[in-house]
Amino acid sequence: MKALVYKSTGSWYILKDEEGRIWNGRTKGVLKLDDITSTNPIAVGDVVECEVESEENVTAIISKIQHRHNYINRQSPRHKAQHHIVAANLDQSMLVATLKEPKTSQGFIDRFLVASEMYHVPAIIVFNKSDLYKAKDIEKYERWKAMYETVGYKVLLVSAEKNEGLEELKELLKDKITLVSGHSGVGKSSLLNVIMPGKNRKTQDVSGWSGKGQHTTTFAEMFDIPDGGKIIDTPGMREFGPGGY
Ligand SMILES: Nc1nc2c(ncn2[C@@H]2O[C@H](COP(=O)(O)OP(=O)(O)OP(=O)(O)O)[C@@H](O)[C@H]2O)c(=O)[nH]1
Ligand SMILES: [Mg+2]
Repeated sequence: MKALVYKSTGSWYILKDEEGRIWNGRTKGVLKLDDITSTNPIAVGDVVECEVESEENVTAIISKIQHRHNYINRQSPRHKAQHHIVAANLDQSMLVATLKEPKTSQGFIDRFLVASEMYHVPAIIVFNKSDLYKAKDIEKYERWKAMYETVGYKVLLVSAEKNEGLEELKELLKDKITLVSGHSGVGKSSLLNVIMPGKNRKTQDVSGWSGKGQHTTTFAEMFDIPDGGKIIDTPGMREFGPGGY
């Protein structure tokens, strides 16, 4: 059967088949791979072929990965020559940025855009935590928005906390597969929680917020948007760029 990879924890994969059934998948023996330097042979967003191992335990063995029309790579933190595929088969990638708590730098945004262009994935930039912005932050946002829109990117201002600006964001996400990236603590999981309520993705508690960023999301994971489309939440990253990301 054919299935889509929703989550990869390294050795196990959460798969959804074409009828919407969830399976625990794993590999056995050697898989034919596109990219042998990757530390993870199968990534979220991959379409795989698999055989049922046990109906009762809903386990399946993955036998083949279908060709990826694109993917986003990240350099392995431990082995510089190795790459980790963050996600595959994306329609767009969304950078969640913040001007406060934490501050996203313009350099970081630019590297994200360059990487997205390199991987041929259209990018959108979403500034979150608008509720924390003072007049001078709004001014800065307007300046950056004008600059990035001039070169063709869609830029939005939202607040996951105050539920602001989310209708336009939902429109952009509808019926697309979107990878969500951004520093730890910018509110990626919080945004997903308000876009897709009820799933209760883990977020960092405000009381524990140090302003430095904590890795609360550990593995990339894909979620279905009730109105159509899918979003992939990722752990916050330090760098996103041609070499580093
Ligand atoms: N004031 C304010 N706080 C927010 C907003 N969105 C998220 N937060 C807070 O920011 C903190 C981090 O949010 P998360 O959603 O865990 O951030 P994340 O990007 O998923 O972080 P990682 O999983 O570590 O990458 C939490 O304390 C949230 O409550 C917002 O719009 N306004
Ligand atoms: Mg998170």
